Amino acid sequence: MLDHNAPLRAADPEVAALIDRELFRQREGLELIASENFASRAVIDAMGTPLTNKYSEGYPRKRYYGGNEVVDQIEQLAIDRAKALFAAQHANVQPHAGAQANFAAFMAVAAPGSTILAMALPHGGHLSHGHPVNHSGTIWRAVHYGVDPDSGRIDMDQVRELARRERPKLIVCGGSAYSRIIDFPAFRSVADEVEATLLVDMAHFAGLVAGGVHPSPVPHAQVVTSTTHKTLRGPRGGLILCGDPLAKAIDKSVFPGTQGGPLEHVIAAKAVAFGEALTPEFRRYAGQVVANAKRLATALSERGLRIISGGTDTHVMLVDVRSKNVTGKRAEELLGQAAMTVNRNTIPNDPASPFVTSGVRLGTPALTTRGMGEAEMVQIADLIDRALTDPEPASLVRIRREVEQLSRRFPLYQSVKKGAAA
Ligand code: DSN
Repeated sequence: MLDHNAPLRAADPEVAALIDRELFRQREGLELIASENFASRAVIDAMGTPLTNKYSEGYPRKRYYGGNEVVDQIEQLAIDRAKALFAAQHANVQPHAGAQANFAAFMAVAAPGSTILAMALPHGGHLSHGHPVNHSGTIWRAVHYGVDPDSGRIDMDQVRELARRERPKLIVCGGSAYSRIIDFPAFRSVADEVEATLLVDMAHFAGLVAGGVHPSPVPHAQVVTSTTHKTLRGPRGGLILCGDPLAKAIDKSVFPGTQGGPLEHVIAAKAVAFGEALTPEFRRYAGQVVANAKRLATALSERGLRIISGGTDTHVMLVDVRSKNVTGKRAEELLGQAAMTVNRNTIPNDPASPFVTSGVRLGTPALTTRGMGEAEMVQIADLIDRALTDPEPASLVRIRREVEQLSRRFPLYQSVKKGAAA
């Protein structure tokens, strides 16, 4: 009989067991995917609540459903904390994810059919920035800039030249595999020159901005989009910040323009995460993420792996694995067998296909959340190097054991006995 009050473990042991297995996987391995992190127990608790039951289309005090007295306070808290965290005039906390935040923001400032200028995906941009397989590439006429082949850094001369020639309505910077600090004032000066709106997608480095270890795009861009689950370490979700002049257009574009009912259980978790990010501990965390990334990049270079652009200013690095005679795909598989999770990634001007690639993307947000420091980064560089240099099955088993031992020294979710509520 269906028991509406039974906890998950009793109600659906099959799903509960799978969640347990995923918790075990996260605990026992090394999470090196640059866009992933471990949200706090408090953030996860906020998501698993009856707030999921509520319809609240609209915004605080302007809803299309009754019963939103409490939800209004929750969403307003999330908005106020986001504004305080990023010193922004306006925040919309409703986007379900980063791609939705980008779509709503693009629609607010660039009419369909107009030109947008953004970073190319194979150079570190993002699918939702006008890639042909994404609807943003068909709704808008997308023109892309890339990185300089020698320096691996954004070529601002190329950006200015393309902007002058193409006269975009919107210029986008920020992406998913670019490791250097972007020159926001330079982008704004190009945007002003051609009368375009500047949008910075800070999804990857938002936590570093929040932690005060990365320049903020907020004073320079008319619109800033983000996710909340990467370096920011909140629940999986999106966020848009803007100045007062665009506030109404952004809100209308999110709802009713592109989304229906907001996910208020996730918005509550965003409020918790923003609260965490306002603490001195989070500032220390953000600083350690960057210190760890720099140490990992140096240690990998010392082991013969080329880091695109020669290093990193942030949490992420792009590693050319060809010196180890493997493709990005093979490297991802080998490291996976050794319980180190990474994603293969194209490198600028990659001769291999996007499915195979010549690189892997690594990041330190999740390892740093576990409490790992620079000494562990050197150890991890060594484990990566060994897995790629000597990929014999017996050797990979030995490396996996060492990975598990290292992981156990930095316990994850200690207060959670099993993945699903008992
Ligand atoms: N999937 C995200 C990343 O890994 O960077 C971007 O959407």
